[in-house]
Amino acid sequence: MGAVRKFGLLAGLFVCGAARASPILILSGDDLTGAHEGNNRTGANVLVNPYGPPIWAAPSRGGRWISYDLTGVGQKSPGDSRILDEEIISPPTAVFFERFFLPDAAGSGGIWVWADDVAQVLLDGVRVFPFPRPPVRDMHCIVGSIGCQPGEEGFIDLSGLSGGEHTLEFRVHQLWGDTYGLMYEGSVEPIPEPATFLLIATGAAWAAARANQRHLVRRATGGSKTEKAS
Ligand SMILES: [Ca+2]
Ligand SMILES: [Ca+2]
Repeated sequence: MGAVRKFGLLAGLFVCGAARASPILILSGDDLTGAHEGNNRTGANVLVNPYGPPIWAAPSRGGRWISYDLTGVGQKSPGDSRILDEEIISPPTAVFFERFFLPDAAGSGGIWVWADDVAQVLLDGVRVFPFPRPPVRDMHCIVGSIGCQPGEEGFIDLSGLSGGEHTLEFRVHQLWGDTYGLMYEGSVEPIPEPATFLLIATGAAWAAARANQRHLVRRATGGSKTEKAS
């Protein structure tokens, strides 16, 4: 492969690499100070003693089971929300929030959410995942999503989200006693603005042109040496 082609390929890889910004992780339980993650009951979240599958889903992307208080296995059990005519009529047992900042619009990403016993999710004040209706109990938590078992997760698609600060809100109800908690995990991958991309591309093109120039000079110099040797 010629030096110029090689450099062109490297420049291309550089542009592609730079256009893929590092993902922003959105994980329950990675901030127990109340700074970017918390709840309306006690402020900062706490980690709870979790059930293992198939009762509670196990994290696979770094999330942790959290609550406003120690409401996990063998811990406190909050009172139940009321259901009337297939609707949950009590305020949520607790409302959890997660704030995150995107330097640029999100190209792709999303989060997976589980809750004991049920949750709905709002993004910037707009409901993006409703309660299942009617709320029906199975062996563990609610039937369907968003529940606590493996396969009962809700997926919140965050691709195309604009740059800036965003807030996820999780309204979680205790419905049928025992444990209570929430887990979410995922990430978003911002894409640099076109202006940033153009700057990177211009830099790479300039570097490729310089390499081409050096290559031509080397070829010219090499050629005169060959002539001298003969
Ligand atoms: Ca269930
Ligand atoms: Ca429960």
